[in-house]
Amino acid sequence: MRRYKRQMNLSEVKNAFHQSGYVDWHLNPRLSDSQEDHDGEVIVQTAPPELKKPPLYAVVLLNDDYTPMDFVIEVLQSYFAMNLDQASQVMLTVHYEGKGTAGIYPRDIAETKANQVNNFARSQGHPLLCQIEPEQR
Ligand code: TYC
Repeated sequence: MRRYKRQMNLSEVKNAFHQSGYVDWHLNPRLSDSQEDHDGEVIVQTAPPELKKPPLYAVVLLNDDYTPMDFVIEVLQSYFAMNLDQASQVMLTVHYEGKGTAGIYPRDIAETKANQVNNFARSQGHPLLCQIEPEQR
């Protein structure tokens, strides 16, 4: 039992987690049985993550003939943290190529952003359409 266990301090655990790229962490329940050592130290065994990384989705803007370019740029700056140059470039990609990616996120975040953009566009009387698409990786 003891020889399988290796002590990690909290910052080692945090570092290992950070490098795994996961957004949340917990100790594997099967392996996380902390035990009081005979000298009173708590031993914690960590396990490599067993879950796959969540699938990612692209938040995509579609072109239309009516939404003002300035409005699209404002949306990209407000909802996707782009500066003016980045937002202008993405807007022009959508304008000339029919669609373009505003950002890539886990599904819940992608859905929320697409809904926020569509609601905002509608509230301002513009037909701008935002949708999400599975992202390959
Ligand atoms: N095509 C629009 C125009 O000429 C601009 C536009 C760009 C609209 C991107 C939508 O997602 C869009 N005013």
